[in-house]
Amino acid sequence: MFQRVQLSLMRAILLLNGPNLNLLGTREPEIYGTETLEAIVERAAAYAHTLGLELRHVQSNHEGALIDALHEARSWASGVIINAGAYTHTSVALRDAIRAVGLPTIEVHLSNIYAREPFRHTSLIAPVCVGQISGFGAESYLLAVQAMAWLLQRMP
Ligand code: CA2
Repeated sequence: MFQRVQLSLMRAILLLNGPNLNLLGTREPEIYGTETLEAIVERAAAYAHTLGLELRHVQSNHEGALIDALHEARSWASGVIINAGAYTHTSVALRDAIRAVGLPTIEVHLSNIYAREPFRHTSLIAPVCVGQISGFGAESYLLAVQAMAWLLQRMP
């Protein structure tokens, strides 16, 4: 009897969270919701798994550590989902790292950054990302996972 064995190679993606996002669920629930980062990441990882993606998570409050994580991802990741927190609006170094690493990157935000203070309306990383998802609370992360699965399916 001939048995067909299906080899499914799971692609790995990096989920990167920047400064203060470790505080999610503890303060400012009207803006950022009540779910903890841990719970969001767990949901996003479970969803990613159903789409054939392994999600690995790094959160740091330090710009250099975020850049190091991006550099390391070159050796194993097929794509990056990033909520750079406030570094979104300030970090040329992070933007340069995203461009230098060259992995398809999706920018994600819990809040709608364009409906907030003017200084949040500029994202320095948006031009080096494939796209941006902003304003859907914790669901933004799941939408980003879905977008990444769609993106990677179209890539060889
Ligand atoms: O909406 C987003 O996801 C942001 O990236 C969140 C950043 C903010 O600086 C960006 O403009 C938009 C701030 C994350 C701070 O998270 C906190 C969570 C709980 C309590 C206080 C801050």
